[in-house]
Amino acid sequence: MALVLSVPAGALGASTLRGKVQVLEKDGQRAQDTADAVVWVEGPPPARARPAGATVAMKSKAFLPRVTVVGVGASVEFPNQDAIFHNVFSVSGENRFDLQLYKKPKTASKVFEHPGVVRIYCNIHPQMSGFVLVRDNPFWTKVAADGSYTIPDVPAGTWVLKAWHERAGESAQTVQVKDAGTLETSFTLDASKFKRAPHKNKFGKDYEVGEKY
Ligand SMILES: [Cu+2]
Repeated sequence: MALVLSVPAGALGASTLRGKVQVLEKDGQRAQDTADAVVWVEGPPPARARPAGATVAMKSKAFLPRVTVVGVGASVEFPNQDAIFHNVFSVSGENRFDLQLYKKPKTASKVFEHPGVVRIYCNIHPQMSGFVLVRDNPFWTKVAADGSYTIPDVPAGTWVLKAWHERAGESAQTVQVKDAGTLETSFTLDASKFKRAPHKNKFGKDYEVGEKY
């Protein structure tokens, strides 16, 4: 019996991972912001290609987009689009940084060298927060607004598939990725126990009440 395979070049020995991510809130409702959830694969060899950069704007006292994903070694640009000073910083482990004060039209950038979840804040405005997720391989995606995700061309092997949402943390499942085809994996992330807690400024101190600039 002859097998006729129609597989695009470069896709041999890989599968597409897809599924749904649900985020459950306190009242049992589904979260509206699943588009800020991220799914990634841990275990495949690191990417050889230089990762694409990204831009996180500071606008109307918010980080836009709120959640950004980049590869290790990517440069992320932080333009200030407000006419007031912001000071983006992070104290997240090896990815800690501090871009100091600047305002529109200035910008500054940070190269992220370590995989992980980087919490970003502004040292002036405690209400500003966001996330940069740094991955060491290209197998990640942000989840669509309807909760669905697709990660193509994941190499065959036994890997850990993770889903993350800022109010629910991480959830992990072991997946056995075959040489071809599609693997369906779904996640339900529990954000029901989330409590928003105040964070410290870049000096590890409480924010002063009122804005200085
Ligand atoms: Cu600010």
